[in-house]
Amino acid sequence: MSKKTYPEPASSEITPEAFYFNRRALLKMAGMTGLAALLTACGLPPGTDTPTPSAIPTIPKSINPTALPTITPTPSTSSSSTPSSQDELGNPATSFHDITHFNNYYEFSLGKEDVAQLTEKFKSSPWQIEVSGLVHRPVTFGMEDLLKKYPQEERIYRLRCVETWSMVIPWTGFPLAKLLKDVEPTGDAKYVKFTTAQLPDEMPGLGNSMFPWPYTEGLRLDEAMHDLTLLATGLYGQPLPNQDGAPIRLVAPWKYGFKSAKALVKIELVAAQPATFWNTFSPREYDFYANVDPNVPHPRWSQAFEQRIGETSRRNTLLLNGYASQVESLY
Ligand SMILES: Nc1nc2c(c(=O)[nH]1)N[C@H]1C(S)=C(S)[C@@H](COP(=O)(O)O)O[C@H]1N2
Ligand SMILES: [Mo]
Repeated sequence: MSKKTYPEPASSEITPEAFYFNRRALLKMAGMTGLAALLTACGLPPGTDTPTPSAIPTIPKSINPTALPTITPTPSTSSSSTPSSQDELGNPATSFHDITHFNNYYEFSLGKEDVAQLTEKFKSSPWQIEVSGLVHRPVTFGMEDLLKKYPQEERIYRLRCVETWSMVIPWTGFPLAKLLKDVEPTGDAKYVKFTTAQLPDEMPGLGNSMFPWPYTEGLRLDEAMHDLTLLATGLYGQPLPNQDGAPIRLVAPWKYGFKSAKALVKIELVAAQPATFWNTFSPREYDFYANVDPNVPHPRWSQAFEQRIGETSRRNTLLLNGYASQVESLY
């Protein structure tokens, strides 16, 4: 299996790395918790090195199709009266219910369908976000000021998790590039590091000391400056639900979902490729770049297909999650 390599803007260490699933999340998805005792924390049972069909997650076709909410777009974030309902490829948006009841958010749970409830009491306001590091004009925003300064637009993006499920999400937000231009990165800035909230009183998952909290992520500066890269502050015309990363999260739609860090508190311009949560947790498992590629299999299963939440049959995974024409020049 060939592994793509990426050009480095700075002279720092890139090790070709391979993904593999988080076994616990996978088992929870598959409802196979009885097998959990057989497994090590994040690997296959000893002696197993290829995926078995039973290890491929079973993904709910629709979490609860009868519980669709009434969507009320907020006038301040949407000029049209209703959010658009499909992406540029004609894919219908995943239901609000599914987007808010099938979540990855390890600060709260290794599960997916319990995140909505566990995040109910999370306090996403008041909130501050610091933009600092190798910049001429560092700034710390309160959320209200940030929302006032940067007009919110709707972007309907596909989200592809490394675990092989996907959604179509109508975000509201603004391009990260606008914010980055305003803080004026210095010539030494080559990467952007994202740090997310670490609030032990509100986030029960932080008690799991095998993870390198806080959850951090990173992008190369040109990736961060790309117009597709969004700071999302809402979805379906509403403020971002807690379980989806309130009050502000990153969205880089051509990359696997783990790059899209939730509940951002700091955006830092840095010189070298930053350490990130998943890449630190297991360098073999989680690539820094994490660009969606059907031709680069996960070490133990194919990435050629995906299960769109709410649909019955599998879809082909698209190169760079269908955004190749827009981002392939970066690589
Ligand atoms: N802070 C934080 N951000 C996170 C995660 C997380 O556990 N913590 N999970 C990531 C993963 S693996 C995915 S697939 C997406 C899921 O976003 P969603 O729950 O809004 O669909 O969030 C990403 N951002
Ligand atoms: Mo993910």
